[in-house]
Amino acid sequence: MRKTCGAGGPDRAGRAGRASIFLTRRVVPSSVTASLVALLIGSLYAQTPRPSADSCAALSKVSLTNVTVTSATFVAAGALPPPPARGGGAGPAANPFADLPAVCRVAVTLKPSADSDIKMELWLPGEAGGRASGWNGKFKGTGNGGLGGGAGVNLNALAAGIRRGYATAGHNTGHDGDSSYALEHPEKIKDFGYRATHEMTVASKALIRAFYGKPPRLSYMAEGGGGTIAALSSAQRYPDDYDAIAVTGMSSYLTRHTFAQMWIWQATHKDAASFLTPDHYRVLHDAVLASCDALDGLKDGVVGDPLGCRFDPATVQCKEGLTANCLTPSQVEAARKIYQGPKHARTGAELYSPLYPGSELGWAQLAGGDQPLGIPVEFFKFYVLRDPSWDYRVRPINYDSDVAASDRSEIQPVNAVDPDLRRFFTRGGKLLLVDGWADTAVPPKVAINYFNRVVATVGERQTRESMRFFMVPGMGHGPGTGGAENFNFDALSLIEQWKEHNMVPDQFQVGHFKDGKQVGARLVCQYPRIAFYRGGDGEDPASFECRAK
Ligand SMILES: [Ca+2]
Repeated sequence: MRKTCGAGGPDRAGRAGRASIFLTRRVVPSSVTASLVALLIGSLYAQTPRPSADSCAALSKVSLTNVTVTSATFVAAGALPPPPARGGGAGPAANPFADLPAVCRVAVTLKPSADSDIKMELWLPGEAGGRASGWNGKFKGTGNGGLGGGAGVNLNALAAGIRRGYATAGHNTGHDGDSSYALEHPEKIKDFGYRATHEMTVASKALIRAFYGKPPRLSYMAEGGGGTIAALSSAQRYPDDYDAIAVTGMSSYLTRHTFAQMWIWQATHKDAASFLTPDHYRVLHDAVLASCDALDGLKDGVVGDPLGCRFDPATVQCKEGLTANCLTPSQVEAARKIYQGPKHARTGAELYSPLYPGSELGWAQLAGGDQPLGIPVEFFKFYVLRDPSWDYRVRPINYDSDVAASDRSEIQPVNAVDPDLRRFFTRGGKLLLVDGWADTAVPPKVAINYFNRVVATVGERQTRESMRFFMVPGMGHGPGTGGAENFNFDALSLIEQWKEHNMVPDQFQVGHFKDGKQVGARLVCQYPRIAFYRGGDGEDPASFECRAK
């Protein structure tokens, strides 16, 4: 089973003009050979910068190191075929790409190592025979959910970029199918972790230059879930690749979040008595609300201050003779483990994040199934334990020796948690990091830990210049997730406003949705401040103010 996760105030004084300085720093491909070829092609097309079916087809002849253009075809508006179904099952009844404008569709194979076989696609907006109409002059790179592979390039992500005028690229993470490649192909591990995205980005910029006669003026990534490995590895390893990056539902500590996902499942499957049903989630949630909902000043069903919430599941343990609307001692123990998070079996050290009070109604995703989530099972089988026949029931996860196995250097390329963002920040890169307090797929403390480590490494001043970090109350694994009630926002718009108009997202608003309808909006404050209710309509962001705890 695969899960695809996937209004700032005016800037303060002192930064006027700085954005324009950064805008003049054109991004160039890191490969010198690729740059030279691209420059030559760029000058050729600069004489006739009229994207057309011919100039699209001409991309097939572009020569770049480690890059093979396998096809380049102009597709008329509305003529793109529907994408293959992702994650099994039938595709949508109507073609979801029927609304797309004409694009030059480029398919490419990237081979940065002898063992690499990365499939990528780049879609370039433009009218056949006409001007570069429809292109906003910018590039957007996209990542992949879960463990990649699957149905290859995520064409839905490309379509989303095209709808906003971006030249947009995506790749298949360097493999199709499951993660069995990890057993014998160390180069493909690098491709999956960080290299496919970098190679895609360099090739895309060269092809954009060849097609439009000029490079993109700005490049963006806005990724959630599994795609955050691509986004954060770009900021950390290849600071020239992107100008602004948004990360929601941070999932780039793969070697550890898989432990948390297994920990939660094992907590409710220790034995039959440990299992929690949706009724038990409700009992826990109601008790959490009773003791913690009002900590943010408003009893509205949203826990705005989870860190201030001291909740012990023992308070809902069944009194003698009662069995309804309460938990047995075994169930209390299971809930406690979930609120505590995975610990090292020998040292007791925190291995990853717990789930937080207020998130209970989403616990079924990791705790409620007959089997654990497919992602950690696949990852342990092929990456950590290197045993395709591993059975999690026969040989449960060992939170000591298996941690050592997952810390092996060969598999660290799949993580993107390096806090040294100095190169990215120094060249004007912007990073927006947003996680949900009610993320029940990839527990969210990883984002808090990462932010704190960035501050410790880069320093408060430069972090403040270049990064913003928010924890959204009630939000699940990214904008718009979390069930019938959820909170949504557009991360790409926030970083566009920030990078291009100096509108720094010191705080922002999320839409509040219930059963598919927007019922209001909420104020979100920079961690660790919380949005505190000060009176008025609870669905009006103006009724809240950001306060230090
Ligand atoms: Ca509240």
